[in-house]
Amino acid sequence: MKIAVLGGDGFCGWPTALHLSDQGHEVHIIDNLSRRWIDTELGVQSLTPMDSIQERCRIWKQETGKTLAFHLLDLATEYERLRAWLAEHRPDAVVHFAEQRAAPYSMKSDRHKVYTVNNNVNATHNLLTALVETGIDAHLVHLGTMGVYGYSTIGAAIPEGYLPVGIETLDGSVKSQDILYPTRPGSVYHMTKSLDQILFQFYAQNDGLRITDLHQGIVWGTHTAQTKRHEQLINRFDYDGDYGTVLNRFLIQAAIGYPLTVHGTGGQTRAFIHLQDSVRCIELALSDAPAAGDKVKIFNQMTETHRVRDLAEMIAGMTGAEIAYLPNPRKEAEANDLIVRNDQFLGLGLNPITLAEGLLEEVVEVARKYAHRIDRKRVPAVSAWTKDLASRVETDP
Ligand code: NAD
Ligand code: USQ
Repeated sequence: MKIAVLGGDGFCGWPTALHLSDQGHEVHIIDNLSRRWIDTELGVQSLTPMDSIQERCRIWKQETGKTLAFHLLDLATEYERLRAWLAEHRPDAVVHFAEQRAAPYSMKSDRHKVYTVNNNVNATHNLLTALVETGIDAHLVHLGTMGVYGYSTIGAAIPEGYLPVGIETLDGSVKSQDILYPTRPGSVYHMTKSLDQILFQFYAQNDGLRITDLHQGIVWGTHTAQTKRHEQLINRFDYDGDYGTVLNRFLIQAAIGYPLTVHGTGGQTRAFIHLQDSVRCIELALSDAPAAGDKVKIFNQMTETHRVRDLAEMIAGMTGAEIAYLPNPRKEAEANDLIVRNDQFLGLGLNPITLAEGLLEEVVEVARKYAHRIDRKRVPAVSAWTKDLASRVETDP
C-alpha cells in the first residue's frame, strides 16, 4: 500500500513509518516538525540524539534500500497544500499521529490551551474534509487515547468505543442502541481527542469515510526492531515534565539517581502498551479496514493496566531508586480502578509484550548511556491544571 504517516517524525510516528516501510509499503511522512520547535520553546531535548528527519530517511535508505519520503506540511494551517498533496499522491491509507499530544503542555497557559485546540481539531478536520473533497477512499487510522473515557469508579470494564444503552421508547418498550462511550477528558489535550471522535462519527456517517480510531494507552519503551538497526535511526525519548510519560520518566529518573516523581498517592491506574506493540497494532488495524458506510471502528490499544505507585515500587525494587510522593499538579482522581476490553487486537493476533525486567532494563541502559544529555532542572512536572494547584507545585523533590 501507499501509506501517509502524518506526524511521522514523532515518538510513535517514526517507528511506525519504519515498521511499515520494512514490510514493503510505500511510506510518505508528513510532519510540520512542530514537536522539534516545542523542544526549543521548552529548552529541552530528546534524551536520545535525534538526527534531522531528512538524515534519518537517508540512513534508512542506506540500511535497507527502501525509500521513505518526507514532506514538510502543517495539517492545521495549510489546508490547500494538504488537499493538493492528497490529490497528487492518492494514498491507500493515512495514519494520523499529527497532534499536540502532551496533557501538561496543553494546560501550561491559556496560549497553550488555544494552540492545542487549534492545532489538533483543525489538523483532524482539515484531513477529513480534504479526503472528502479529493474523493480519495483511503482508510484513515487515527491515534486517539484511552483518556477520552475518563476514569470512572464504578468498576465496570471499558468497552471498545461504544456502549449499548437501553432507551425507553414512547410505547414503553426498551430498545438498545450503541452510542459513543461518553467522554470525560481530564485535560485540554484529552478534550481534543474527544472532539476528534465526533468529527470521525460525522464524516463516516455523512461521507462514508472509512475510519479506525485507536484509543491508545501510555506508550513506554524506546526501541523497535527497526530503530535498533542503526544508531542514527534511534527514536525520540522525552523525559521532561511536560512530554515525558510516567513509566519512561521513572526509568530515566532511576538511571540518574533522581527520586521517582509520584504525583499524590500514586493511586492512579492507567493503561500501558510497549512501543513495539503499538506499531504492530497499527499494522493490524491497517489490515482490518472498515467498509464505506460502516461506523467508525474503535479499538482499545493497550495491553495492561498498572497503578502509578506500583510502577514506582517495581522500578525502585529493580534499581534501588528512591520514591518521592509529590503534590499532584493535575486535577485528577487520587485513585481509580481501570478495567479495559482489548479483545479486538487479541483477536487479530496481537501477542502482548508485558512489563518485563529485560525491557525495563533496556530503557534504563539507554538512559544511562545518554545521561549526560539530561538537564535535571527539566525533570519536575511544573504545569498545573488550575491556578490553585500552581502554588503547590514542587520543583525539586
Ligand atoms: P509526538 O509529539 O512525538 O509526535 C507528533 C508528531 O506530529 C510530531 O512530530 C509533530 O511535529 C507532528 N505534528 C503535530 N502537529 C502537526 C501538524 N499540525 N501538522 C503536521 N505535523 C504535526 O507524539 P507521539 O508520542 O508520537 O504521539 C503520536 C500520537 O499518538 C498523538 O496523536 C498522541 O495523541 C497519540 N498517543 C500517544 C501516546 C504516547 O504515550 N506517546 C499515547 C496514546 C496516544
Ligand atoms: N504521573 C506521575 N508522575 C510523573 C508523571 C505522571 O505520577 O512524573 C502520573 C500523572 O499524574 C497521571 C499518570 O501518571 O496520573 C499518567 O501521566 P502521563 O503523563 O504518563 O500520561 P498522560 O498525561 O495521560 O498522557 C500520555 C500521553 C498522551 C496519551 C495518554 C494515554 O502523553 O499522548 O494520550 O498518555 S492515556 O493516559 O491512556 O490517556
